Amino acid sequence: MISEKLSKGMNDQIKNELESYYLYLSMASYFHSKSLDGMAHWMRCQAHEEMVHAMKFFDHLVDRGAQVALQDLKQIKIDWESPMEAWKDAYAHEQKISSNINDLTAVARENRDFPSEPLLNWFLDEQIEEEANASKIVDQMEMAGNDRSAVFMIDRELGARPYPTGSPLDPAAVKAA
Ligand code: OFO
Repeated sequence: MISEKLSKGMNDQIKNELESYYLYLSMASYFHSKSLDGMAHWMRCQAHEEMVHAMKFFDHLVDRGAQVALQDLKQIKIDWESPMEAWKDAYAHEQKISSNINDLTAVARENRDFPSEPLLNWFLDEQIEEEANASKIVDQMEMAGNDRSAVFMIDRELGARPYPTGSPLDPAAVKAA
C-alpha cells in the first residue's frame, strides 16, 4: 500500500506535469504569434510529453489502489518579452520540475516504497534530458543573439522534432481525426 505522503506527492506531481503541459502549449502559441513555427512545433511536441508524464503518475496511483485527486492548475503565463525569455523560462521550469522529482524520490526512500523506484528512476533520467535539451537551446539562442538568420536556423532545426504518432498536438493528426 502506498503511503499517504507519497500518494499526496504524486498527486501534486500530476498537477506539476499538467502545468508543464499548459506552459509549453502557451509557449507554442506565443512562438506561432511570432512566426517561429519550428519553435512552436517543438513546444507542441514537448507539451505532448508532459501529458504523458502526468499520466505515468496517474496510472501508477491507479495501479497502487490510490485515488487520483486532480487539482486546480495555476494561472498560466501567456506572453514573453522575447523568444529568448521564453526559452530561459522553459529551462528554469525544468530545473524546478527536477527538484520536485528529487523531493518525491526522497519521500519514496523515507517510506521504503520500493515499488515506486522504477517509475521515479525513469523520471530522474528523464529530467537530465529535459534540462539538457532546454539548456542547449538557451545556449544556441544566446549565440544567435540579434542575428535573425541564426534564429531562423534554430527555428528550422527545432521544427524537425518528430511528433509522437497520433498526438492531438499534431495539427495533421487533429485534421485526420
Ligand atoms: Fe515532465 O518534464 Fe518537463 O516538465
